[in-house]
Amino acid sequence: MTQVAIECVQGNIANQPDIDAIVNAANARLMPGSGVAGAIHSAAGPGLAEECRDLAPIEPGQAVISGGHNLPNARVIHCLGPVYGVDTPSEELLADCYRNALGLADREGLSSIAFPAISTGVFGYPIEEAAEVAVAAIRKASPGLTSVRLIRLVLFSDDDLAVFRSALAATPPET
Ligand code: AR6
Repeated sequence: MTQVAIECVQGNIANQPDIDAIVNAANARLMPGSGVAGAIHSAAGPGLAEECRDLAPIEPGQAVISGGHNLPNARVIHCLGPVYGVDTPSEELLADCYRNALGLADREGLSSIAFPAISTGVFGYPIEEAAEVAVAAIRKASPGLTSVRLIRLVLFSDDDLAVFRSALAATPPET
């Protein structure tokens, strides 16, 4: 079977035109916010918030899918990450976000997905811990994917990129 490629890049999650679905680090109401949610909603236009009204609210760890509206991507997968140390166990809930988003993308027949570093901004998850959880969850889910062939992690800063790259290098692929 073809391997799933996992890559880390520095960039803006709302500017990944070669990807089928981008993941939103959402709030429970799936409304525009700051950070990732702000960038995605402003690039998608008001139609995204309108569609999201019927999908909300969501729980920590959950993922739901919408259209991409004015984004270059066909779909947006909205995940509610845990607020670090408040929504517990934070590690499990953060892993659930990655696992559930990948499962949704795969069931929808999508071949590529891009994630931001969920929960590491406003929700306060330390970047090193979040990188370990994200990479472990992605490695674990990858062998079960039949449609998704590219998983991209999009980090906002060079420092965060370095942390995710070393977490990825430190974790062997599951067989
Ligand atoms: N592209 C990629 N990464 C980004 C971008 C971007 N355009 N903007 C910020 N980041 P956050 P959370 C990084 O706060 O912690 C919102 O208000 C950022 O540096 O967007 O899950 C929602 O409405 C950080 O590393 O998401 C929720 O209420 C990471 O993306 C709440 O914040 C996540 O930062 C969600 O908080």
